[in-house]
Amino acid sequence: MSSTSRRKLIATAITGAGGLTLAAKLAARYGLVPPDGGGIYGPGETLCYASQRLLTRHSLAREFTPAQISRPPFANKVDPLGDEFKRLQESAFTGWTLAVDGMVAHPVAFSLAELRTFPVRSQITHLACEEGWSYIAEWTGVPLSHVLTLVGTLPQAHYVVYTSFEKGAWDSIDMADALHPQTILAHGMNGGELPAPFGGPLRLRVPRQLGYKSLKYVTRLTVTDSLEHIGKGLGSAASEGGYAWYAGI
Ligand SMILES: Nc1nc2c(c(=O)[nH]1)N[C@H]1C(S)=C(S)[C@@H](COP(=O)(O)O)O[C@H]1N2
Ligand SMILES: [Mo]
Repeated sequence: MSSTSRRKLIATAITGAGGLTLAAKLAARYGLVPPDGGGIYGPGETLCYASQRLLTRHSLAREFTPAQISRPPFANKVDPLGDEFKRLQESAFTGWTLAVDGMVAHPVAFSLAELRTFPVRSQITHLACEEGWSYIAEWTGVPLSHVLTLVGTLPQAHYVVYTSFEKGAWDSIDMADALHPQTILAHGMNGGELPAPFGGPLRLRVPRQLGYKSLKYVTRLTVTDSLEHIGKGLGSAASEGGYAWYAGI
């Protein structure tokens, strides 16, 4: 039996027992249903997300010592980013911008130079791919919370959607992760600029979740109260491909 069908069976069995369904109803009452909380895996996704939010909302991802940094780090391959990216790269990304829009008081587009003048946080954390490999590196960047404070997120904000220069790549996190002190817009890695294979010039590092939430080549942040009308309403390109929207670790 494939692991998918095994998972399906377990999900169905438990749901049949009523426990997960009841938990999902409770989560709905507290606004803790993830965007992929429908369908066969929905109750399981909801239970996972809601319980982590209730129990570990403020806990920190483990940080490591400089001696524990992986050498060399392992970069996952991405499809070639095309001529426009090459041109930006050749001009040291002077034309690169990060647009911030949606439910914010002051929508803006920051240049990379501006972002580099903002307060930075450096942290040595673990990036784990759902496929089983991982590495430790030091990431340096602007806390996402700083950028969100600058633009003034409106009170009804519930999620931050982030979009990549890479066509079709986008994801989202809730405000708990968006405002988490370790969630940073990274522009540096291991003491230098963030190399392109690792998502340079700008990558969102979300160390409380699996590697796939750490989107490379981030060009846009959109603050929203709902993910329903974005894409298929599942919160990310990864969830549309069958991955869990919430990948907390
Ligand atoms: N734009 C973009 N971001 C991405 C990916 C991608 O293919 N494109 N892959 C994700 C996945 S699945 C993982 S595990 C990590 C890998 O990070 P690394 O390349 O630094 O090892 O990046 C994530 N961010
Ligand atoms: Mo991954």
